[in-house]
Amino acid sequence: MSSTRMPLRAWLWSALSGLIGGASFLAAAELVALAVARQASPVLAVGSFIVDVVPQPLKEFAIATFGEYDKIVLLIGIGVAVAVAAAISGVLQYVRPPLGVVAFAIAGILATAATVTRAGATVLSALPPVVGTLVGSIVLMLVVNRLRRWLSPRRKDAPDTAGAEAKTGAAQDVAALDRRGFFRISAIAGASAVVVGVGARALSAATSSLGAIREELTLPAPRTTVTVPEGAEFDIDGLSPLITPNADFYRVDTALTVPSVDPSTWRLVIDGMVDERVELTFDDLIGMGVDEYAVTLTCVSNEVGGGLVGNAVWLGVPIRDVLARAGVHDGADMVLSRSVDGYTASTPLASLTDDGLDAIFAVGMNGEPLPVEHGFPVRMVVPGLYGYVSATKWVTELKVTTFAEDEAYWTPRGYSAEAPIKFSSRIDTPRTGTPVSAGTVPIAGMAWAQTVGIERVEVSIDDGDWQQATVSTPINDDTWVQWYLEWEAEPGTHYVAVRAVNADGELQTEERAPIAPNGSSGWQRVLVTVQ
Ligand SMILES: Nc1nc2c(c(=O)[nH]1)N[C@H]1C(S)=C(S)[C@@H](COP(=O)(O)O)O[C@H]1N2
Ligand SMILES: [Mo]
Repeated sequence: MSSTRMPLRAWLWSALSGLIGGASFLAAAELVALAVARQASPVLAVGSFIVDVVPQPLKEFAIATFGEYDKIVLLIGIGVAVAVAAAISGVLQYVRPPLGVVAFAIAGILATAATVTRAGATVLSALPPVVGTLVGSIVLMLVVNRLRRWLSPRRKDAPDTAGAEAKTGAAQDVAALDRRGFFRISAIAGASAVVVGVGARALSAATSSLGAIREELTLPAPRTTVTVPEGAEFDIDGLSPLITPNADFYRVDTALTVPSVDPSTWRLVIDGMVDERVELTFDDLIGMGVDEYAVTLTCVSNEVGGGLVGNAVWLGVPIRDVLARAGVHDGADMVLSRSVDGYTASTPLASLTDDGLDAIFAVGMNGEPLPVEHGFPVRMVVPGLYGYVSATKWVTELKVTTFAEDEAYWTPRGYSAEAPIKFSSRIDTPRTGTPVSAGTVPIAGMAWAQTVGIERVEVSIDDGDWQQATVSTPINDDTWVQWYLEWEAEPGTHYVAVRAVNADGELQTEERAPIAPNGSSGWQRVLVTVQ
């Protein structure tokens, strides 16, 4: 076969055979995953593996380009790559058997490596990719064998090289039969793969009853509540609300599929450098008594003027109370918190034990149980530290340790082990690209300096003098404030810049810094068109 040129239809149909084999591989794996090991879906495991290994700049590019859709884009990318690889395997199996099956076996080994190394993997996690490889390989062999019988009949009475008119009627009948045989097996295998694969995935998603469990969960009433003081919120078009609704709250994490954690089986373990290992159930935790805390969360990936910052009223239990039960040893200086999905964060021990700082295990967010994507049933919230070193979602373990001994997820990936939030200010309105009419225009935005508070906010127009903006009454020093300045805007283009001074009297730094390794800095400046 190698000496003669392969006809186009052989390329096409062998590639299709590969796609059918690949679809059967994934469908069988999804079905087995549904039955025995929900988290061991090869596609998701490979996706999660990619999330962990892609270089940081690429991850930032993905977040910057696709925003909240970064994970969907990744899944589509994996889908396209898998389809191309499967098609190539089909051609290989046709041209040089059993190379296609060998390619499937290699894919199977890689997928197994991905599923068994995920956090929470068991021996059963190997089953979906292994069964998938077997089923996919068998289907690939069957379909390609049919194709070969159709396209290159090895019969005495039907010489391959002869013209169509030279073929006997009987040979044509046989060829038509072989052709039909190929399409029948392709259609059956392809359709079953789609039905089984899509069905298994949909069933897996639908029968995860977590949504219902969360709906039915009633949290105890807070012993103390947050009061929003008079003058805490201005009514200005385009200005962010003081308290960010859950649906609008930014989301940043490495989880390709949101972890499903049932509060009735959730456990929190405190171990490491402690007198006594402590294990708490969800009821144990909320039984310690819950209070409300208003805290503004900020992501280290937030650019100057960006939206990866949000403010919520959290319901929770102080972490120091839980640590006290375990009895922390002298010499420890860090707490490594771990999520059910294997994510870890390194938080300075002092930030969790300090009586003056409300570091909490949060179970509620703005009057409801934590949304699943924000860490249901329990996450950490620590005022004044970037999320990646403190705000572990789906938290399940705290290991009391030292910075010398342990490192967290982001530490070997280009981010500092310790990262207090750099205080900052942001212009929400007016915006670059949205012209405003001449006259009185409110310039307004947010400013935050968690644990310290904002003393004042200043605005400069066209590099003129810094004018003092009106600042809202803060809820507390851990939350952001709103600010505004009335501007008599004249037609033309103008630069508007903002900077804050914190309650320690420090001026927000003008020096620009990128988000890595420990957060952006600089003054935001927007170009405003006045008509
Ligand atoms: N389990 C887990 N927790 C996590 C992360 C993560 O990737 N996995 N990301 C952290 C980061 S970088 C931030 S900024 C906050 C974001 O919390 P949010 O998604 O509720 O806004 O969660 C933190 N907690
Ligand atoms: Mo973050």
